[in-house]
Amino acid sequence: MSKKRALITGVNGQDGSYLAEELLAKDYEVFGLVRRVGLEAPEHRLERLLPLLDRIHLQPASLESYAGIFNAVAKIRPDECYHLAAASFVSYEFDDEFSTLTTNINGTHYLLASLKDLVPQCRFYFAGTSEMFGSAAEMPQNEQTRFRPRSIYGISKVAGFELVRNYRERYGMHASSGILFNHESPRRGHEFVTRKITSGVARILAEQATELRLGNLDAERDWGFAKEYVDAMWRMLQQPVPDDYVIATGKLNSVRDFVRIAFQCAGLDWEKYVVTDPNFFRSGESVALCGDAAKARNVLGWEPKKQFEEMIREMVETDCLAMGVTLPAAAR
Ligand code: G4F
Repeated sequence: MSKKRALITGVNGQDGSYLAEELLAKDYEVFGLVRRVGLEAPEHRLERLLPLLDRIHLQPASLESYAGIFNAVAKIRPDECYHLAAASFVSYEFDDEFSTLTTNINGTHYLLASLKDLVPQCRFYFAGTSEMFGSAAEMPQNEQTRFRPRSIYGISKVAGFELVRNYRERYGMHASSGILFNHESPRRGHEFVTRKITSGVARILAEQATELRLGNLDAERDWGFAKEYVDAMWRMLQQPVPDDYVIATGKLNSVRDFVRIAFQCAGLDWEKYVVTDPNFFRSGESVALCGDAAKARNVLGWEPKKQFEEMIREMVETDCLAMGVTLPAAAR
C-alpha cells in the first residue's frame, strides 16, 4: 500500500517540525510548504528541520498567492493537510494589522478552495487559538464558549475558523479546527515570553547578560508542551467525523511563576535579574484564558502529560547547552 501523503504549512515552525517528526514516525510521506527564501538559506530559516531535510519534501509557495497554493496542492495531492502557517505573534501594533489579516485569512481560504477543487477527500486541520476567545465571558473556555477576540491576530483566526466550518458544512469536507492554548518547547520562537525567559537565563548563566527585561509578570497563561499538542492535531484527522476541539492543560500559571522556576533551574534568584519594562506591556490584553479540554480527552483520548516545571527545565537545559554552560550541580 502506498504511504499516506501529508502536507504541512508552517513546517519550519515549532509545531510544524514536531508534527513532521511525528508523521514520519507514523510512516507518512511528508511535504512541507515553505517560502522560497527559506530554501535559499536553510541553515538559518529552516533550522528546526535540519535533521529531517533528507526525509521530507519541501515545496516553495507563498500563502499570499492563490496560484502558488493551487499548484502546490495539485502537485502533492495530499491525503491530510495541516494548516499551521500564520503570522502568529500577538501584536497590538497598528502597523501589523493589515498584513496579519490578509495573510492569515486569505492563506486559509486559498488552501481550502484548492483542496475542495483538487482533492476534496483530503482531511484538513486548521490551527485555531485561544486568542479567538479574547475577553471571554466565562472560564474555563470550551468549544461552546463565544469568541470575543481582542487582537487582530485573534480576529484573523476566528475568520479562518469560520471558513473551515463553512467548507465542512457546505462542501462536506473533513475539515477540523484545533483551538490550541499556549504551547511551548525548546523550539519556541524567541519572540514569545517563555523562550525569552529560558534563553535569558542561559545568557545570564553564561555571563553574556546581567538582566532580563520583561513586561507584565502578572499575566497568566494556560501553558502546555508543544510536542503533545501536535499529537492532538493528528488525532483530530483520524476521527470518522470532522469537529473542533479545545487543546489545553486547564492550569493557569503567571509569567512570574515561569520566571521563578526557570531561574531556580539555574540556581539563580530571579529577583536579582528581572527588570520590568513598560515597553513590553500590552495594552488591551485579554483576560487570563484557561482551557477545558474535556471533549479532546473523551473523543480523541488526548491528555496533557508533561508537567509545567519539567517543561521549563527542559527549555532551560537546552538553552544552556546551546550557550555552552551547564546547570550548577545543586540546581540539577
Ligand atoms: O509568549 P507570548 O508572546 O504569547 P501569547 O501572546 O499568549 O501568544 C501565543 O499563544 C497564543 C495562544 O496559543 C497563540 F495564539 C499565539 O500565536 C502565540 O503562540 O505572551 C504570553 C504572555 C502575555 O500575557 C504577555 O503580555 O506573556 C506576557 N509577557 C510579559 N512580558 C510578555 C513579556 N510577552 C512577550 N512576548 N515578551 C515579554 O517580554
